[in-house]
Amino acid sequence: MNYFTGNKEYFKGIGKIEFEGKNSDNPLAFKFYDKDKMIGGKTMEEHLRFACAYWHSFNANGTDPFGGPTMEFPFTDSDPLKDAVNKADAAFEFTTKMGMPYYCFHDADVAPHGKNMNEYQKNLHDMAKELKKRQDATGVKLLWNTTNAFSDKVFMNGATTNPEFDVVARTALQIKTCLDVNVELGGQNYVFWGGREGYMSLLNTDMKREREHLGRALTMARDYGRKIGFTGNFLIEPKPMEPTKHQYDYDAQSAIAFIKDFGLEKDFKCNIEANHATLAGHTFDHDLQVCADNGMLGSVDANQGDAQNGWDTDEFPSNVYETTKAMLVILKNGGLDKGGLNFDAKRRRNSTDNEDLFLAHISGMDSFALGLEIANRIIEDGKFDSFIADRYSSFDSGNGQLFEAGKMDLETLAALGNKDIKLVSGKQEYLESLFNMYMFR
Ligand code: XUL
Ligand code: CO
Repeated sequence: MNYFTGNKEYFKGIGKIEFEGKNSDNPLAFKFYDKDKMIGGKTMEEHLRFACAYWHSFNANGTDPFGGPTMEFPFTDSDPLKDAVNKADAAFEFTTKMGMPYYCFHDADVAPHGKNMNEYQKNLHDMAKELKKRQDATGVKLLWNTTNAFSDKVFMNGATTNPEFDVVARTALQIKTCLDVNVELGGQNYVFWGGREGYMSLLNTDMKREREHLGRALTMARDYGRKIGFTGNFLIEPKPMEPTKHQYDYDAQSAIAFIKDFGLEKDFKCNIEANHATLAGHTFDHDLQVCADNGMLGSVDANQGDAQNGWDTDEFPSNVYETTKAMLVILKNGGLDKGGLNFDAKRRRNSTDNEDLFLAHISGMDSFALGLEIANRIIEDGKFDSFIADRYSSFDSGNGQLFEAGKMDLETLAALGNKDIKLVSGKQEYLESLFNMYMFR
């Protein structure tokens, strides 16, 4: 089988990554991700729905605020359109060799912007045709695409929340083009991450008006998307800050409040990124659970942060405690439906070998496969679930049940409060050691 769609193989010497099992010493093999293995009635592949993030894997070249590029890509060309086509070949070769069923991209990742907005639209539509050919040839599908309305200098004061109407209209033209492309490519979701949709100082900002403009623009995008036949989920990806100081969709809870404030709950869900949740002072599984509890778990940007760094380090997930806790929420949610696990993660700036891109994804996929297996065992055994059910059992009958059902007023409740209280342990340390049993036994 040919894993590359162009004339040229870019990642020479690396073939399809296969499952070899946990005793394998081959760095270029899966130890835990066995795509056809059945777990609770579905294959690993169906549960995990992995996606490759175009921007980190094929665009980010190691540049950081202190230094220039470190990575040499095998596909670059001085002609921007040729470069984009080569990159598409490399992206589909890589995604296919990794056995990832999906990919995700921003407009700016796949097509050169061009000199003006006419060129922007032409380039993006032309590249969409190229991507479609490669989707058809490989079977790799589009999990989501999105608009980059944060890198270009015109977005320095915001995109749809910009105080200048002309910038709001420019953003709309990009969003409209990206939605057209999504439908052409059969995208399962469409993402809004409000990178510059926030502010730095109230001294120059009408926050109420900006938030209303964001709601207005997303409503228009929803209406247009549905009109042209987009049947997937619209997703808001919360993040508390970076690049703005205060981003409007701070975390899962505030994104859901935003969605409900603007009456978008039938069409919108959340795309939860691990490192964004931790930047907001939460854990990854906390933000996933907030979404699950609200029927709003759309998709996941699978990465991890650094416990000591207060910024978005976008590391590949390797912490199996975190992947297990995430998979517990996802499994109990009944899965991710149209969503998936998108590796919004980049190899470190000094991981400069082309094979490092493979090794990074192998590590991430194996970490989630392990998390899936352990979470499934935990759920099948039911020990944590029965502990939690028991912990709330005083609400299952009698007065507790009347309280939950809204059949009690405050005076009645207060009259029951004049009693000695028996302390009931929360048993956290016991549960943590039980969790370790599942991790290591
Ligand atoms: C930025 C981030 C984005 C979104 C898509 O922190 O996560 O890459 O996922 O715009
Ligand atoms: Co992300």
